[in-house]
Amino acid sequence: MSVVLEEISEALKKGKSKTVKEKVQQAIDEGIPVKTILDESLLKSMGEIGVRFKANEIFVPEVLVAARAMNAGLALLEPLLAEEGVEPIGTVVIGTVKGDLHDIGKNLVAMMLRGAGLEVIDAGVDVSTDKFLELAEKHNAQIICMSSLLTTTMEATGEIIKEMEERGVRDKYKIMIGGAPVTDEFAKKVGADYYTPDAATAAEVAKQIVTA
Ligand code: B1M
Repeated sequence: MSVVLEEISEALKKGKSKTVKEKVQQAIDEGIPVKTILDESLLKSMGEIGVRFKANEIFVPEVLVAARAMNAGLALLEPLLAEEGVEPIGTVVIGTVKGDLHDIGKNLVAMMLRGAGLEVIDAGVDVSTDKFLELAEKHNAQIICMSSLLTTTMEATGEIIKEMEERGVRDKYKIMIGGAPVTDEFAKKVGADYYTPDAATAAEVAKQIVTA
């Protein structure tokens, strides 16, 4: 593998945003195809970060700095990717449910989803049913991801699903839910399609859904 791609991977895993940015620019200037830079350095090393995070070998701060470094690299590649027509593998709308302002976990999930090659429409926090559905429709999403950190807001996931049923749009989207108080049992109770306990697993499952 090209030296600069190795350097990008190593810098990303150490969370060195400035180095990632410089080396990605160097790789572009050297004429390395954008998709190669993406697949063989940024996505590859972010995948390794996800695996290590899941295995409890690294923790939230390391993942956040690595994700920030990845975003710094992606920012340079995104306009070129659009030009080259490299399509994302699918589209996800993500948000924290109504009444809930916690966004650190949701942001981590969003970053991992991007790292897995999905286009992520981030609806933010305190997201209403109308906003989730409006964005999903507008961006032709396959998946709606809901995050909830409070026992008082987790019920909102079920309310959104019920509302989707009433509007006749439930089957248009796969629903993934998560967040500290959410469990598999709870997800089944409210009729969500998938519960995932962490960001890395959420990205794996989302990838499986859109590539199935
Ligand atoms: Co709040 N808070 N908080 N808080 N807060 C908790 C959640 C709490 C457990 C603290 C406690 O009492 N021990 C408690 C909830 C109790 C409960 O409901 N049982 C609590 C409370 C009570 C509150 C307030 C009500 C406090 C008050 O005002 N009286 C208030 C509510 C505000 C509101 O939302 N309306 C509040 C406010 C806040 C801050 C604003 C100060 C701040 C949020 C800042 C921010 O997010 N920008 C905050 C914080 C930081 C926390 C704690 C300390 C940390 C949460 C966090 O970011 N964890 C939290 C205690 C704790 O969890 N130890 C707490 C790190 C993050 C990476 O983990 O979000 O779990 P997490 O995400 C994980 C997984 O859950 C999963 O992946 C992530 C990474 O792997 N995941 C998904 C998350 N979403 C997913 C979606 C998926 C799949 C996986 O698919 C779609």
